[in-house]
Amino acid sequence: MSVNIGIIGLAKSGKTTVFNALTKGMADTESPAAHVGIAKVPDPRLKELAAMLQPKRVVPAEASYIDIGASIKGLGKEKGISGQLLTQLSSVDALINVVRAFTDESIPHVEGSLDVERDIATIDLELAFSDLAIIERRLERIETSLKGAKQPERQGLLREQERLIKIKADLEKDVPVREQKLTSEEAKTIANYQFLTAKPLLIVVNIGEEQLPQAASLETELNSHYSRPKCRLITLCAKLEMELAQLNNSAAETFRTEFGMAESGLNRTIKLSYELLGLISFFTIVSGEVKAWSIQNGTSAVKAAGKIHSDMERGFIRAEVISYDDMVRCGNLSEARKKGLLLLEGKNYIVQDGDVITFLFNV
Ligand SMILES: Nc1nc2c(ncn2[C@@H]2O[C@H](COP(=O)(O)OP(=O)(O)OP(=O)(O)O)[C@@H](O)[C@H]2O)c(=O)[nH]1
Ligand SMILES: [Mg+2]
Repeated sequence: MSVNIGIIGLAKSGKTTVFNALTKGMADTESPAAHVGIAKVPDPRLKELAAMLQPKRVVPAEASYIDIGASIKGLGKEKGISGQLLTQLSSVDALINVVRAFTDESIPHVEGSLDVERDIATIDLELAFSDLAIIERRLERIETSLKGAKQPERQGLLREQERLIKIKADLEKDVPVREQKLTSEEAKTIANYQFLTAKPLLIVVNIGEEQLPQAASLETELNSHYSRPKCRLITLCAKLEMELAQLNNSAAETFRTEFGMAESGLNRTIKLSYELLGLISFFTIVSGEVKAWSIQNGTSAVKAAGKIHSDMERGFIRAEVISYDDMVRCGNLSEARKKGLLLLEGKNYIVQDGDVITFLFNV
């Protein structure tokens, strides 16, 4: 199971272009249809391990991106976003809002003018409307159920009602669920609703080529307004990134140097969506394969094993763990073993970012 990230935004903001860049895809930017694709999560450590160990195969972690296609503008206000679109949006782990900052006379802006902050607010509002509509419907249903409810069901309903009213009040004050202070128990109940404003949000400001020299300063400036919990903002020239994504790595690198683009904007986008989701990576080196896996920060060794195969979780004996840095110093696992740097860890060991792990298990 990999992570799913939904790409939304106003019409003609560059959603499909961003999608193509992320997934090295060739989806038609002219069609407003939805697209699904996989991006390989860039990780320099995986490259380093591969260079060192010369495995037969190198397998990066993957993230799945969905280009929602439709613009969600205007859908929220009446009855909230609904149907298949809501199902699609509800199922993602995080959202990317592509906001147009590029100028192109031949592609009219849906709002008639360029205004990044206005467009960010528009989408935030649509998402909030959608959540409010879900809350309204649920509150109505609770009212009805309360009429005939006996204890302890009644108590549960009243508690849920109280929570929803609190969330609704905050939403109406423009505080998205992701910024609301909820106890861990509240957060757990709330998770069932899959509120759209609860999802981590990455704002991708889609700039034109001619704005590249100002990309960093624009990003800093906008970030000073958007440093909010579980929300990040990045500038990206989607059109250029999409073109570069079609080139081989070395040609793309040469290009980037010429344009003075320090790090691939694409890699930064994927990495940021990872950080937003609280994901970390661990590596396995098994039968000629070096593989990266992504897990939630704070995952135990036995659950990490389950990520690879359910048998490994069920029959978990222990994990042999070495940190990435120690691994690089040793050059290979047998050297690490000799030096006593392979540590034996039990089920409850909390996997650290960059750990190289060999799981021992019984089937
Ligand atoms: N000049 C310029 N054009 C861009 C840039 N990004 C996207 N475009 C163009 O803008 C148009 C719309 O881009 P799309 O990626 O299709 O936008 P979208 O949000 O998917 O559009 P819809 O799905 O129709 O709502 C296309 O013609 C793109 O080539 C950019 O950074 N610079
Ligand atoms: Mg599109």
